[in-house]
Amino acid sequence: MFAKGVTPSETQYDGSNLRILILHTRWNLPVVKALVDGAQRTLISEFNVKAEKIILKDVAGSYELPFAAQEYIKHSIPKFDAVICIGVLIKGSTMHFEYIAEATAHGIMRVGMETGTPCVFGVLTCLNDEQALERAGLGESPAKHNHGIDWARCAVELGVKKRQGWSS
Ligand code: RBF
Repeated sequence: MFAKGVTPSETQYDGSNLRILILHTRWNLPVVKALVDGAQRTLISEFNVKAEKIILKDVAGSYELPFAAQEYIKHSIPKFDAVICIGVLIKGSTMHFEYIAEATAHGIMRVGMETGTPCVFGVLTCLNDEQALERAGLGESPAKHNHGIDWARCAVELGVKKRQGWSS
């Protein structure tokens, strides 16, 4: 067994000036809530992001995440330094899972590339409920880990690097 998720950077990023959007789904909300909570707590406790600069918005399902992220980025004043898109897809017996997962992953990537605002892919794509619970830090498994923590680390790192103009 090894520590799951992203190891914190050796650089201690200061998130105290960052404005971050957490955009989450209402599909599979109990699991999504745990992931949002993990991300939010990490932003505040590990990076000093101010609570009032964490904006929470929701959409119905994961498929809506890219479009809504793009619109919030476009219309928000002041701008967001990073967006964390959070959803939970659980495989059913039809092809829906595959189509939604593919579209959502590509869509979130595209929004980041086209807007220049880092968009973190915080979407779990699970084969069953147990996998989803484990990856949200819930359930019984000793290997459980809340990936919201990792997504917060990604968002702060990218947001700070963006503010620095990606200069080395
Ligand atoms: N959205 C999710 O975020 N997670 C899911 O597991 C999920 N499963 C779906 C399964 C089916 C059969 C359908 C029709 C939709 C599902 N959605 C899910 C909703 C989807 O992301 C989107 O909200 C709707 O397709 C409307 O655009």
